[in-house]
Amino acid sequence: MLSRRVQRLPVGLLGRATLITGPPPDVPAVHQTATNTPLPNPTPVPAFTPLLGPHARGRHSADDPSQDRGPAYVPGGHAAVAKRIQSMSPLRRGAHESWWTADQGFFNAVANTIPTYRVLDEEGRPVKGAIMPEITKEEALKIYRAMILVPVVDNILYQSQRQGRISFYMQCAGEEAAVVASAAAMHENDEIFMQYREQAALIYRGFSLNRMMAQCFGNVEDDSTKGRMMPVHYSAPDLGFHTITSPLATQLPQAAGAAYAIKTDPEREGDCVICYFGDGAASEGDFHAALNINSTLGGPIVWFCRNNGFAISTPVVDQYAGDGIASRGPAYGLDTIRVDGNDALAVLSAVREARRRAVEGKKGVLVEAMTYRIGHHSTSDDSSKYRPAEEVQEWNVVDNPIARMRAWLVSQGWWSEAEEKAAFTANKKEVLRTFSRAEKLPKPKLSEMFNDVWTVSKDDHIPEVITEQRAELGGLLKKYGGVWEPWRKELKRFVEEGEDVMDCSSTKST
Ligand SMILES: Cc1ncc(C[n+]2csc(CCOP(=O)(O)OP(=O)(O)O)c2C)c(N)n1
Ligand SMILES: [Mg+2]
Repeated sequence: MLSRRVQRLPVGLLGRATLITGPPPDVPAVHQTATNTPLPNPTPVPAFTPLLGPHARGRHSADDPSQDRGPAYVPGGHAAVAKRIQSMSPLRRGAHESWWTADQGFFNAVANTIPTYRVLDEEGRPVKGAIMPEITKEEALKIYRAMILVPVVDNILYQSQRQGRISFYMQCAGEEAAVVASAAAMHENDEIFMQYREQAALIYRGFSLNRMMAQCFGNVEDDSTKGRMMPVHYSAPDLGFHTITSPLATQLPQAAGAAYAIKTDPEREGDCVICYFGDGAASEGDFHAALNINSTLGGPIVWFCRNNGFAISTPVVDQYAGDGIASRGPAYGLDTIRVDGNDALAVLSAVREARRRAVEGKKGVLVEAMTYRIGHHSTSDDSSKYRPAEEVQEWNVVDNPIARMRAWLVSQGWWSEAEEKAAFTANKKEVLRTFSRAEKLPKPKLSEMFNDVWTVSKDDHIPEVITEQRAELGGLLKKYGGVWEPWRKELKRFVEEGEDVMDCSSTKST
C-alpha cells in the first residue's frame, strides 16, 4: 500500500499549490512498485502494418492530380462513412478532403478579413453595384414604422424606470435596423428566440403596446409571465415568440432544438427559426454547443448575431481575437455572411437569403450584423464610465440606421417630413396612453407566484415545499397584512388583495 505523495510547487510561480498524486490510500497500486518509478504505458503498441493499398489513410498530393484520390481521411477508411462523405456537398466535406502537404503552412483567418455586405451608404444612397432587395412601399413602411416606434417606447420606459415606476429596462437604440429588418425577412410561422434587446422584432410581429407594458409593469394583463419576471422578459406563444431568459446564451441550444424539431416534423415543412444573440453571448459555451449540434443534426435556423461592440462594459476587442463572430460560421460548416446592421435593406436582403438557404438545406446559416449599442447596456449601467460620449454621438449622427432608411424612403417618394412628424406625435400619444393604462391596472393574484414553475403537471398539485411557503406567507399576511401599513398598501395593488394566499387551505394550483 502506498502512501499518497504530496508534492509542493514553488510558491510565487503558481501560488501555494498542492498537488496530490498517486492512488488514494485504500486503493491497491497496480503498476507502481516504488515511489518514483514511472507508470508503464498500459496502451498496447499496435503491430506494424504497412498503410498501403485500399485502406491507406489520407490523400495524394494536390500537385499531382494524375494520381487517384484515396479514400477519405477517416479512421481505417471505413467504407460506409466514406460513402456518406462523398454524398455531402463539397463545401461541407472540409477536413475529410484535406490533402497531404509538405508545406508547414499555419493560417489564422477564414480568407482575408470578412467583408461587410451593404446596399445603402451612410446617407441612405444605394452603393455602387448593389442589388436592391425587392420591396413594396407597404413592406418598406411597415419596417420603418416599427423602427421609429421602438425609440419612443424605449424612451418612455427608460425614463419611467428612472422615476421608479418600473424596476428595470433595456433599450434597443442603434440596433433598430438589424432587429426589425431581420424579423421582416422571416415568415409568420417561423419561431423567434431572442436575447432581450430585440423588442423591435416583437413590435414588428404585432405584439401590442398593451402587452409590452403589461409585461414591464407585471400587471394582471401580463398573460404569459404573470408578473413573475423582470421587465423586458417578453413572451408570446401566439406569435411564435419564445420567452426571454436572462442567463446569457441559453436561447441558443433551445433554438437549435426547435430547428431540429421543425426538421423532423413534416407538418412544419418550410418553416424556420431565427435566434438572436449578442457578441458577448457568443463567448458562452452554449453558443458553440448550439452551433455544433445544429451543424451536425441540421434544422432550418438563422443564427443572427447583433455585434453591437459591447458586452455591458467589455468592448469587442477584449471579447475575441479572431475575425468577429462570422469567422466561426465556416468552422461549424455553416453558410455565413457579415452584414451592415445599420442598413435595413442589406439586413432584409441578407436574412431573406439566409432563410432561403436554411429552409432549403434544413440547416443553420449564420448572419453577423455589425451595429453599435447607442444606449447604456440597461438601466443598471452607466456607459459614460467606459466609453467616450463623442463615440456614441458619432455613431448616432454619422451612421444612424433610422436616418439611413428614412433618407432612402424619401428618395423613393414614399415618406416625407410631414409624415415623420405625424407618426412621431401619434406614437408618443399611443405609448403614453398604454403606459398610463398599464400603470393603473392591478397586479395578478398574489398566489400566481406559487404557480406553474413548481406545479407538478401530472395532477396539477403544488409540491409540499411550495404549499408550506404559501401557507407561511398566508399566515403572515393574516397577521400583519391588515395592520402594517407598507403591507396593507402593497396588498391593495393585487387582484384579490392577497386573500387568495390567505386562503391557504387549498393545495390546488389557482
Ligand atoms: C450566464 C450569464 N453571464 C453573465 C450575465 C450578465 N450579462 C447580462 S447581459 C451581458 C452582456 C451581453 O452582451 P451581448 O451578448 O453582446 O449583448 P448586448 O447586451 O450587447 O445586446 C452580461 C455579461 C448573464 N446574464 N448571464
Ligand atoms: Mg453586445
